[in-house]
Amino acid sequence: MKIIHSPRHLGHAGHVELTHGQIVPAFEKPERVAMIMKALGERRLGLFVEPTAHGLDPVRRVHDAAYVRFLATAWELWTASGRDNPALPSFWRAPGMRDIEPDYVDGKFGFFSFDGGCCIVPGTWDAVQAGADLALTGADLISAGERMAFALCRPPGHHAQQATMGGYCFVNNAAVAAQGLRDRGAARVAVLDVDYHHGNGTQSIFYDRADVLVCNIHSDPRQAYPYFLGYVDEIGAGAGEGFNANYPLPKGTDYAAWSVALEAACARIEAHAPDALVVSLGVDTFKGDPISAFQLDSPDYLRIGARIARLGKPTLFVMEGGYAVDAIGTNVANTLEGFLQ
Ligand code: SP5
Ligand code: ZN
Repeated sequence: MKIIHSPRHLGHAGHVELTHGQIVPAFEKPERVAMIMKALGERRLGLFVEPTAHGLDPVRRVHDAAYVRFLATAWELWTASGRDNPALPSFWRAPGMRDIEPDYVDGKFGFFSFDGGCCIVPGTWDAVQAGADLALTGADLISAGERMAFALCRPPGHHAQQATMGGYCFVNNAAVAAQGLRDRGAARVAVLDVDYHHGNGTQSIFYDRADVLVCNIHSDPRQAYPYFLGYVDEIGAGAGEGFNANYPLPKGTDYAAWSVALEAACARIEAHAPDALVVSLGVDTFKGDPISAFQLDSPDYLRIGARIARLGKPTLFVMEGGYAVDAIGTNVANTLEGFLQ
C-alpha cells in the first residue's frame, strides 16, 4: 500500500475555531498527521510517497471557479483589510437573501462558508492545495491498478460543498478523487463516508448524478453537526435519484449498531458495481473523540477495514476527521491493516 503524504499540511497551524460561543484553538491540528504517520511507520503498513502536482483544474471539476479564486486570495484579502490575526467569517447568508458575491472581505468570507470552523492562516491555501494533490495522486495510483492507497489529507474535505467551506474543510479531497477516478476512465465510482459527521459536501456535489454513488454513515443531524443535511430521505435528485444513501444513527451508537449500517451501505455499494471506491475515513466515531459521541473502540476499526476489503474494489482511503490525537494513529492503522489482511 502507498501512503501519500506531504509536509505542506504543516502550514495550516496556529488557527482557531468558533465553538460553543467561544474562539478556541482548533481541534483539527497538525499533530493528527504526525500521530498517523508514526503508527503507520511503526507497523510498516506501507510505503510513504509524496504527491505529484495536478494544478487547480481538477479541483474546479467539483468546486465553483469563484470559490477557488476566493480560497486562493482569502489571506491576502484579509490582511489587505488591515488585520493580521487568523481569519474567520462572522456573517452568513440565510434563505431569502441575495446570492451575490460581495466585494468586501467579510462579505466574501460569509458568502463562501457555512460556519466558523474554517479559519484561514498564511499557510492554509498551500496545505489545501497539497491535500488535493494527495487525493489526485491516490486516484492516479488506483487508476494504474493498485488495490488500495491512502491519501493522508489534512485539512479534511468532506464538509466542503461546491462553493462553501465549513467543518474544517476547504477543498473536498474525496470528491476531487472520485471525479478524478471518473476522468481517468472509471464508469462508476462509489464514495463510502464513515466519518462521525455527515459528509454534506460530498453528498451535495454528486447529488444529481448517477455515476457517483454516495453513502454516508453518521450521527443523526437532528442531534449533531452539520445539522442541516444528512436525513434518510435524501436519496438524490433527477438523474441522481437513488444514488445517495444516508444512514443516520443516534448519539451513543456502538459498533454492534454501527456495523448494521455498514452492512446496508456495503450492500448498496455492491449493487452499484463501482469500478473504484473512495472511503472518506474519519475516525471521530471513536469512543474517546473530544467532539463526537459514538462508542467505537480501537479493535472495531480492524473489522471496518476488513469489511470494506470484502467489497473487492480498488479502494482509495482519504483522511477526514478524528480528534482524539492519542488514538488517531492506532485507529487509522487498524482500519488499513484490517483492509490489507
Ligand atoms: C471533518 C470533520 O470531522 N469536521 C467536524 C466539524 C465539527 N464542527 C462542529 C463541532 C461541534 C462540537 N460540539 C461538541 C460537543 C461535545 N461536547
Ligand atoms: Zn467528522
